[in-house]
Amino acid sequence: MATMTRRQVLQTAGASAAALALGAVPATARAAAADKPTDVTLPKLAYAYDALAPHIDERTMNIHHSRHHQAYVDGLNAALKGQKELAGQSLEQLLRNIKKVPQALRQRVINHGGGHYNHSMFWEIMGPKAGGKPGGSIAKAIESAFGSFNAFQKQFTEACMTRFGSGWGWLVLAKDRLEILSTANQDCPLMEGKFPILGLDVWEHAYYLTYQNRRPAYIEAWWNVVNWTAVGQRYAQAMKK
Ligand code: MN3
Repeated sequence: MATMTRRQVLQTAGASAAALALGAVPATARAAAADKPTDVTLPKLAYAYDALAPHIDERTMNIHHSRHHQAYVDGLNAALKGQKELAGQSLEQLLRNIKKVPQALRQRVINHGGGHYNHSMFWEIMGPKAGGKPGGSIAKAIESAFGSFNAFQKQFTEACMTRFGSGWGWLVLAKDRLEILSTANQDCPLMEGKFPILGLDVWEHAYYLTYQNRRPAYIEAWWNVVNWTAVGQRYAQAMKK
């Protein structure tokens, strides 16, 4: 992506990438906010808060998006305030090159930048009228990497279940092969040079109101809202990098 212009990136990756690009605000708004070149904003959901019910309830979606994700956006903006040397980078670049972020700022960028990136991805890969099985090249890649879709689901679920405490389960593209892994807190696979294709938030805030301590029930229900078209688009985007 480094060789692409911002315009190309936006055209290629669409609106969700626009929301992830630091400073991706209209030129007029940018001029008005010239003293805040790094401002990021909360991305709008492509569906209503109640659209994923009963699998993910309306109140959970509302709180998760409007409060938890907003807090990561605010935290990232606060961390980067006045950091002009970091302002020209996309969030993806910042996370990929996290060791170049000054040490005093690094953990805040990991927590809030990772939080912003991870949640933006999460909303993108879910939707109503979703679930089922993928098709096309992502389906072939999953079969090739894990043997079958069912074997992939089992291994992904296992990664989510064995993540102790708060974190994420991931399907990532590592170089040219798919891998399953999990991370703690808001750590993003980009920090290990791996591109997130699909991720599941297993922090309790993501499921507690409906499922309480029953993480397995949440994971099982979540497969019904995975938007495989969006996942396939992320895979195609990752293969081009
Ligand atoms: Mn969350």
